[in-house]
Amino acid sequence: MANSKSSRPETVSIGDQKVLRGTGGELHQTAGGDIPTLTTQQGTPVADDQNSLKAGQRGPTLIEDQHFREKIFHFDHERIPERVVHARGFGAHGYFETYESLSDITRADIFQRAGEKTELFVRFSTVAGNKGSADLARDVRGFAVKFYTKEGNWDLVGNNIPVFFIQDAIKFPDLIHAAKQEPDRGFPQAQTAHDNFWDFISLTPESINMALWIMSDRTIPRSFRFMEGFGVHTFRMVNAEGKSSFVKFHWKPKQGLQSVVWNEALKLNGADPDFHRRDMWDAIKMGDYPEWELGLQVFDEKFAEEFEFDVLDATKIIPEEQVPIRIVGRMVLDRCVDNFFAETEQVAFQTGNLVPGIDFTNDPLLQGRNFSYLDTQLSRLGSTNFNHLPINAPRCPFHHFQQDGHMAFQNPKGRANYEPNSWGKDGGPRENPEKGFQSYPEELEGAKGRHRSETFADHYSQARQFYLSQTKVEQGHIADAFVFELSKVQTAAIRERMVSHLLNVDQDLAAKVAKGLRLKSMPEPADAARPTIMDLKVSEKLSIVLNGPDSFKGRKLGALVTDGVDIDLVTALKSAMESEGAQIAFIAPQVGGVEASDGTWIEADEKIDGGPSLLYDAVVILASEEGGSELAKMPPARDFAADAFSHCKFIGYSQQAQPLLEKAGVWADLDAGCKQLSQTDDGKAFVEMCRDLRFWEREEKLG
Ligand code: HDE
Repeated sequence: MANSKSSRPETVSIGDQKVLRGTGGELHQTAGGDIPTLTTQQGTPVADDQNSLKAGQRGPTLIEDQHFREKIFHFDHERIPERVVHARGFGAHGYFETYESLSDITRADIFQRAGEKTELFVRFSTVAGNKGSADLARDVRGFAVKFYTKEGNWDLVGNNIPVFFIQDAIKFPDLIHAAKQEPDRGFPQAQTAHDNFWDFISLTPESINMALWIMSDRTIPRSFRFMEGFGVHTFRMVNAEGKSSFVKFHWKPKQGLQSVVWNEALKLNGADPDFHRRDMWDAIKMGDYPEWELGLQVFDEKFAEEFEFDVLDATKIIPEEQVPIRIVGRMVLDRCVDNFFAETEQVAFQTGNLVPGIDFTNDPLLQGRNFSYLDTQLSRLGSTNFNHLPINAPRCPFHHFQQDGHMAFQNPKGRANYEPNSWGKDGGPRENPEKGFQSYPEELEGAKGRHRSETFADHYSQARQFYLSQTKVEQGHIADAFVFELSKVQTAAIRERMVSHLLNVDQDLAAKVAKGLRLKSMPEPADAARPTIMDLKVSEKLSIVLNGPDSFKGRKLGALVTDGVDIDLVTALKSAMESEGAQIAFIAPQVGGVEASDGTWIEADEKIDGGPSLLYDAVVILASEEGGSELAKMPPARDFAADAFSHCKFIGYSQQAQPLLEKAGVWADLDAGCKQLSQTDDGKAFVEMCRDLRFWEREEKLG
């Protein structure tokens, strides 16, 4: 069962002093016991791993030092090419639990039996940045799931945004070239705020819907745990009778949706470039297992024909109000990897990995992906045998006659390595028309040509629908994001061209962006193949703020404390947080910790410089008289308070923190999102406030 409590003891005694600790932190410990002898790769015991073999005390190293040569040789070749996109990722193991049989719509084995659990591996990622880039880049997040089903591996290689930039895979290299660092200068890294990206987007009207999504807070999630996932394309499901239904896949986080604000993201990239991966690692190690429910939008040909847009066009969604989501199971991530390289780096996803009962549609993006994902593994993993790696191998029995190649260690046994053969049972596997994967026998005809269907032509209507479905706060964030990104674009004509597209989306949005960029005059609206449909219904499900959680569970409170802090308040707050399923981390002027009012020692999780308020969902500042004045003199403590305030976080404070809050410039503006904590009951009341996650009313006043 998920449990957010650390396995660290609540309080421990050291000497005759009581010690109080936060709930966060690294819990992993290496095993003790007998230490095995170090060997070479050949298993030869090594006597000395400190000194290479030399001729004389100060002489040259000898080439016969096999251990040294093997060690350096292997080290020299440790790197493999990173993924051409989605290079920076973080993986975890878990399982999928089927809620009910879906035999009415699919014969896929994984969906036949209620309560059945299937092992899976997930890799979350950013798209544009290199492997070493920062987690909080404004970027789409990859959400790739490999289900190890009893009838083969099924890879659902999705994103955290349900639409995509382009309609035809042939444009993917152009899109990615434009998004990544510019080829002459090699920067900027992991950001779309540059000329090439917006040049391409502004010349590619089909990307405008996606442009609205990526300028929303969806691209700066609070962590992987708080974002949705989408299969994006329309897929097919086929039941045992051969009946086909269309389906779109959705992952809904049980933790609720949550994002950070842009200024916070910018600073987080410096404060903790590993913010998202650390969050996931800590949550799983603490037993607070993240969960998502799998939902299906199932529809038929008739709906597809009547729908305003083409269901094969991956730049469009089908609003949940039009096709409700059927929740069919849940995914629980309950195990971190043992080794990052072996698992997260070497995992190879492939959209073509489908199982009987699930099938493709003719979405031209999906069709192109089916080629790319197989092909790319050869560059990256270096051999056609990447499926022999444990993370990629199916967990069900498999039998085929594919053999040899670099690094083969699973060649078929026996004499037969071809089919058909006449060697009877020992001649190996045979095809099985009944069990085997059958492509849906869709009738197809048409003239060969490089087509783009007329039904893909509307590029603005859903962008407008998305924008209008946001709360005022979120609309403001979208406009600000456009202004920020386009302010980094040096070519004025590109900035204007983007505004000319926004005029087809929403006049107010275009006006805000034009004002933010200080355009001298408003450009003409871009030519549109079709006029925008102005009255598409808004969809509340598209907002993050409207789909947040109703608790502070899984979140983290940062408590800045000083010597002499009121111990009753601290313990009350800690227990209120823990009963909510949230964590508390202590931040102090020195990493050793502080001595509370009754002599209890509070161990710090962070020294103030390393524990800015950015790292926490809400903060409290609890000081003694003297401590409050000391904090006021510390610039990082002033930033702690000022940032928490401007990022609209809930702030709890003791009266003694007033000097700090004054120096941080927020004392005079304290609002209903700030609560003075004086009695122990206040701890609980503060936790209840925090359930709203952010005090958005403040943002308007901040201007
Ligand atoms: Fe990918 N994409 N993609 N993509 N994609 C890759 O495959 C590609 C697209 C997505 O954690 C690559 O193994 C093309 C849409 C994820 O390992 C590559 C097109 C969606 C991941 C590739 C798309 C995605 C990738 C690079 C246009 C959301 C990371 C490394 C048709 C539905 C998987 C690799 C992981 C990775 C190609 C568009 C999601 C080059 C040609 C749409 C989550 O094959």
